[in-house]
Amino acid sequence: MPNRGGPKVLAIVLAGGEGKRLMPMTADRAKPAVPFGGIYRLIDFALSNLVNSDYLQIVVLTQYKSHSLDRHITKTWRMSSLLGNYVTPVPAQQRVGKNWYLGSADAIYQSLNLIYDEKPEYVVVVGADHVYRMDFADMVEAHIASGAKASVAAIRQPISLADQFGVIDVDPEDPSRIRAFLEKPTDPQGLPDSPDEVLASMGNYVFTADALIDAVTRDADLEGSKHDMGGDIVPAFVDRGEAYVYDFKDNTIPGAEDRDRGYWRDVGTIDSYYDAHMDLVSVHPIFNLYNGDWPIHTTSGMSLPPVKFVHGEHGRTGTGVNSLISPGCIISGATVSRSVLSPNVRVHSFSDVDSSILLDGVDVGRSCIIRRAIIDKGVHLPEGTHIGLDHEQDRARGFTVTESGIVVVGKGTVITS
Ligand code: ADQ
Repeated sequence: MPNRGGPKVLAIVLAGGEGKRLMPMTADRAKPAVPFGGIYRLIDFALSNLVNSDYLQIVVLTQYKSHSLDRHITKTWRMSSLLGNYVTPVPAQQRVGKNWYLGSADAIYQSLNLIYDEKPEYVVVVGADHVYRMDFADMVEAHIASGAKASVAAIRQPISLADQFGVIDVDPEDPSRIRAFLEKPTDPQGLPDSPDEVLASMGNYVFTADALIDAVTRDADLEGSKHDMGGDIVPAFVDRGEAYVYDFKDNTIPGAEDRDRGYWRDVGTIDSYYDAHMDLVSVHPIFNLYNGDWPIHTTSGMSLPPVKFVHGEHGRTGTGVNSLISPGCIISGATVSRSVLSPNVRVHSFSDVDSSILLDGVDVGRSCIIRRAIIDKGVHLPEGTHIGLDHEQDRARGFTVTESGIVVVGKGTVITS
């Protein structure tokens, strides 16, 4: 089905990544299924952007620990198939040979039947683990206008992060054409007008469908290829002079304000995940969750009761300040500040939670103190637990403590004191 009267587009979401740098949050869930912002999963941002762009034929390629991701997609994103719309999770199926997906390009190669079935003119390929808003229809239009076979969305990033990204070098004669693409370089060159920055790939691409089919098919037999979109497929298009850059700063979405225009965060590490949450609870966040013109969709919380703040029996008022508190939470005689609480969290009397992220169903007993911590689903903190005050003690109890002092308590951790 054509989108907005435009060309026929199939969207492929790459959702098979392990997210090693987010451990222990990815110990038993794929990175795109990691909860974010109280009520969302990371994949909701990519899927919302596609749906808001009016791209409603979407396949999600999953692999690593995909159970909670599959469940979320099926529960939240099931669309009426009457109009030919769908969001379908596709696990690795060994359709070609006996291998699981060897890399993101192999994931597409092994799923070519989906492209043959849908017969799109263009394929939008996006990652599933970034927080941002983007109108992909604008990128598709630019792709068509440029005559490129492959377009790569790009954003400026600090040069110190270059080894986490594909780095783009554009042709000075024709700045929209990519003349070199280096995947995660260790000795990157800065930009001519800004030596401390590089132009980074956002891991979002538009391909002319035939060219993508051809590229992943050729790559499948290529000796030495890692079968990776950023490492192999994009460089192959660049070598043939067929890859163009799409500058994310030109992307505008309805309802955007100056401060959140161009916001894009790779929340691939504990620190960046934490910082993106602290942005949300700041008084003037850069990323505006409340832009109803470009909503971020997720599971509806309407079957959960409203948040309740209780003035406790002992005369202490339950308060939540500069915080995002999800449905089903009860804050009773306790203080929650600069924190993000997922649904069904309980915080009991005399406890104090500050600058922290508490995921679904965390239960904070009485007289606990929590500082700069991420506490995963369902963890129960017994009365008097302190987290984030003494990092030696935190490590001794098996918690992860990052260099910057963020404490992570993994899912299933049993705390005895
Ligand atoms: P990375 O994110 O490091 O860099 P990768 O680990 O391949 O690359 O992940 C890209 C996307 O593909 C993620 O959404 C991940 O979940 C998914 N993925 C990874 N392996 C997969 C597999 N076997 N099957 C299905 N999906 C898989 C990429 C680009 C860089 C770019 C950054 C931007 O390679 O060039 O700069 O994204 O963050």
